[in-house]
Amino acid sequence: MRSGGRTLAATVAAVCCLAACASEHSVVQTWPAEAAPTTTTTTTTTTTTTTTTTTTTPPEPIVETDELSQPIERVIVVGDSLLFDGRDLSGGRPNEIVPTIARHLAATPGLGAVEVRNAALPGLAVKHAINPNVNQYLDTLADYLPVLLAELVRPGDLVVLAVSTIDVIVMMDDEPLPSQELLTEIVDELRRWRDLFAAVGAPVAFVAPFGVNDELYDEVKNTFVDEPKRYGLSARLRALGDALRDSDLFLLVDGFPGLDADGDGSGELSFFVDYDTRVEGWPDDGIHPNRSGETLYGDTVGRALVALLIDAV
Ligand SMILES: [Ca+2]
Repeated sequence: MRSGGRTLAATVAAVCCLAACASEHSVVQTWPAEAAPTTTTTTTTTTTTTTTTTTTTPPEPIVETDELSQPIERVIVVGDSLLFDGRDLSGGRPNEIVPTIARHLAATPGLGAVEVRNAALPGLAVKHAINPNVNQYLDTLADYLPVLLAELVRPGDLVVLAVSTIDVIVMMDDEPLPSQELLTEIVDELRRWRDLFAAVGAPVAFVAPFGVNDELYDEVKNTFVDEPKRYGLSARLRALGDALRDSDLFLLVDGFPGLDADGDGSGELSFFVDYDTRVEGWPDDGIHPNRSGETLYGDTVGRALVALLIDAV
């Protein structure tokens, strides 16, 4: 049973990986037969969700508008557990990021009908298999690529690729920052993806990593060590974000204004507490945004997409 807001198993899993829900209660319905995981159906009692509201209004994100040469009718959102939506599954946790993005597009006169499809997958790292012992469906973007190209992405789609933070989170904890080698590998892999999608006529717009709340992350991590320490996860994410900004990748969103409202370098607690309010829910790990954080995420990406797409109409 859950105690103190989290189960030990869930806490261990949260520390080991970003694959929220992956081993317990998630599935992608469009999955090819050969890649389909064994799924255990779990009946979960859903409690009334307490939604934290925020009054933060993020300013317009930085947008480049010369990336699209034709109108886009469909947007495919690729990301990891931060965007994965399990609402169609028994016990799956809803996720409001992609629906929020879709609402922004639908509310924009002159944009026409733009379908927004959520193709996020828990644990979808860029380079690293998170934990081979966890029942991940696929471990990296490279594994997912054939599925996306064969079944989901078609010419004329815009792929919005939310860059995962898994690669810099799973590093050894005595490394304060990701190595330049790792950052180069990540950017090179993302660049390779961009070119493969471009080859089938689908441009790619990247979204920089969402931030974290260091306090919650440290709390979870320190549950298992004798000498508590500060892990400085925000600094790692900033290094990844800087590497993306310094690259030639097109960043649709290069940050989330308002996430670190007090400017101390860590995402505000209000965007991360009570991530999952189900009885057997996921612990607050400081990585996965709650409903308020999802709204911030979706609003930021949605506004950037509107600015990008309206320019191409
Ligand atoms: Ca802060």
